[in-house]
Amino acid sequence: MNTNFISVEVNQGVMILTLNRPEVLNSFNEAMAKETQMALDQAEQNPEIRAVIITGEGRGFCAGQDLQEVLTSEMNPTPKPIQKIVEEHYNPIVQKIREIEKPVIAAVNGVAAGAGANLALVCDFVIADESVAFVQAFSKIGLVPDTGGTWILPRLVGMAQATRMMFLGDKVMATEAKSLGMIYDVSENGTALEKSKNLAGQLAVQPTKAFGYTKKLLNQSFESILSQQLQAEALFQAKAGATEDHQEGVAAFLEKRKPHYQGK
Ligand code: T3D
Repeated sequence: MNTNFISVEVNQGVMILTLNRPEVLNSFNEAMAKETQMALDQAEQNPEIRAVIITGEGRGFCAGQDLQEVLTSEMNPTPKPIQKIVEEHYNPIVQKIREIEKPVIAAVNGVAAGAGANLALVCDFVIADESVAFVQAFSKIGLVPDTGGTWILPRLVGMAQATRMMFLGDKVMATEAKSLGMIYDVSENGTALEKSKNLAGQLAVQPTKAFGYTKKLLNQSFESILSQQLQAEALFQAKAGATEDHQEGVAAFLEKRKPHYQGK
């Protein structure tokens, strides 16, 4: 895959997708959004890839939309309409992260603002360096939160804190984010990626299909009534129970040995 604004590396079942426009804190232009979509498609389709890490190059994770790109100028007299940017650039990325049947980790190495904050928060795990600030920057420029923010944030921190972050656009530092239940973990500065690699390495040798089904159950849990959720658990348990990894897990338990899961 040819890329100009991200880099992609696959090692021992883990894809590391690095947003790579450090001079603008990895803010998204159209090309970077499309390349990110393609890399996630590749992660979805390749059975050898069993965990994904998203991180940023340089001192930022991602500062959201590249605000230069949306400006009307002589060079760019008719910028893409804002609705299309959201629908065509960000929504497919969020949808893919939530639906891909593999764990996705955000290794947040630096500031995460606007769409960049929500890109991190929709991942299954978020590990952030302690100096990282998460900023719902949208209100500062008269916009509403997008990139799944209004879906994920109330689920993570409740309405009161989500509203505060979205209305005030204040910086939420990594330690506060963790204490609010907004992110999974905080790491010493400069170590979020390393910590994420360790986690991804562990996850990539686990029963991947069961993780995928668990994601689907979690995705629908807030919209379901109990009876629907119980029914869905039964259906996905049947699917998980039919996997080779389930057979292997039970056999390993009975034989008192470590399981060797293949993601099948
Ligand atoms: O079309 C649409 O708009 C719809 C989509 C919306 C989705 C969104 O994401 S809307 C929200 C867009 N993002 C923002 O509003 C955040 C803007 N950035 C900031 O508020 C600050 O840069 C940060 C709080 C993230 C970090 O501050 P700081 O002081 O650490 O860095 P800085 O000096 O502001 O930025 C460093 C450079 O990156 C600077 O360029 P320079 O002066 O060195 O040449 C700055 O202009 C550039 N930069 C940062 N964010 C963006 C950006 N350039 C373009 N777009 C950005 N979003």
